[in-house]
Amino acid sequence: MFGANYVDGQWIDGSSAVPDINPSDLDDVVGEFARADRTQAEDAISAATAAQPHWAALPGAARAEILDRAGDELLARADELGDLLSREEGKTLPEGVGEIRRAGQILKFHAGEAVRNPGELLGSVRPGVEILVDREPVGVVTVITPWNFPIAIPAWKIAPALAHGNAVVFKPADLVPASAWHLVDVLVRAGLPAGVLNLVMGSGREIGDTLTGDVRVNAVSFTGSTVTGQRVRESAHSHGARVQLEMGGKNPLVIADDADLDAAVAGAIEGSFGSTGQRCTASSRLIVVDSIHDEFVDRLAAARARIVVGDARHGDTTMGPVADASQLEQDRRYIDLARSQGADVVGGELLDRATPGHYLSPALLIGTRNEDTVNREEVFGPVASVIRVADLDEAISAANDTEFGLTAGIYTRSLAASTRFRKQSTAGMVMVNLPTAGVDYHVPFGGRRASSFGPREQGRDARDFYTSTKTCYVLGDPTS
Ligand code: TXE
Repeated sequence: MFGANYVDGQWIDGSSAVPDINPSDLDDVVGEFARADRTQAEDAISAATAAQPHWAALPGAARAEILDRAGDELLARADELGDLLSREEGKTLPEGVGEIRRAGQILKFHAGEAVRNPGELLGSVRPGVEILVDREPVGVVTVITPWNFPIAIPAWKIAPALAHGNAVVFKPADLVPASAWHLVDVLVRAGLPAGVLNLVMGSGREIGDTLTGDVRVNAVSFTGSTVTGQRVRESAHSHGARVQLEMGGKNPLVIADDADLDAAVAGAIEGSFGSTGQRCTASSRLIVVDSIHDEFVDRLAAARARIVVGDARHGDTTMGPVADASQLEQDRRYIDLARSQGADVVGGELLDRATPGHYLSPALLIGTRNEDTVNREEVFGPVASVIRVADLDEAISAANDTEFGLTAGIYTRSLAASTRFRKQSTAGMVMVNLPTAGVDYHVPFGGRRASSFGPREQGRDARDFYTSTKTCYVLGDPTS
């Protein structure tokens, strides 16, 4: 397929085009996708600026209908688009289909929000005066997304932006344009007016500063690396735009001495190696209490050995390839570094399969310390560290000893231990007897410290970023 950019209601070629390569088979070209240059990025911002007031003036019900129709189409085409997503990103077919379904559910949830957007009516300190707190759109929103969730992350930013009457300029990650292209295609055919949603594919280095630094952009929602996030923040803040950043994680999963070990092993495997470990919510630090450490590690290593790494779309595959060559290199660099700092590495080898791809066996790094580099920095691959601690107190303090704070989990049968963990955790999301990854679309998502900046994403809280309040004081009838 060829995927064009979409600006002001027109599909347009880019200044150049790039191939989208299947990480399970590097000889398989998924398609060619347009690359936007700065002029096209500026045109997209102009189109969004012109279209936004009309879009905001529509009744919420009209915006809801479009989002709901697009959500229906994604749900109906989940198998087909899930196959495409697995092909371009490398997550397994069930994960790919699940992500399309999730995107459909997100669009439908925010369709509801478009008609529910509530104001507040309050009394005043002055007799007869009523106060209306209304929520209005922010204006033009730039959405910049990473490659690891090629449709769900765009959906959870674009849907609330549109629901609340904003116009969007969307730049997906260069690595996974096909899923993003289809999301835009589905939304456009569902009835979006020209200019309300614009797609500019291409390199963040080339057009990122234009998309974040243009004074007509009122808000920027970004998910990606910490370094790029800081740059986006500076660029947007330089002209007063509001910014929402979702960045990395170094998420702890504590295994307490009274944990159900079968459940804990299953949770650690899913949390660490699901989506090939390429999730900001991945369980990358397994913090295990001494008394059950050896038994847990034995069982974990056995479960790791049962993971079938292969072509993302093959039926028996339980873990797909790494997304691209530079991510693979990063994973291997951290594995080597952990080994040199004393870790006992199980797995982490390159694998040959029938087709050339970025195949890496899932890696367990046993005997690490929380201060090791691999436990301070996000690897973003199928690499999980095991950290031995004396007791629950030490586990909680190790869990919180990180510059990140996205999600944290504990496996325990004790209500007291889980309650203590839940209250003392310094992460934005806490899981009890569940992996650190795996979140719902109707509740707030986000972390603390270096993981996130700005208001929460998803659920009802999404409106805090995509709306601006207006407080109106009204003296209607002085006698009432
Ligand atoms: O991220 P980038 P990349 C981490 C992970 C990964 C590393 C690099 O460790 O290995 O980051 O991945 C756009 N102005 N995470 O290169 O660069 C870019 O085009 C504006 C963790 O994909 O942050 C893409 O659309 N935008 C993270 C998006 O930013 C710019 C998820 C993210 O790219 C830009 C992703 C600029 N100057 C990566 N430069 C997580 N934890 O979820 C690039 N972009």
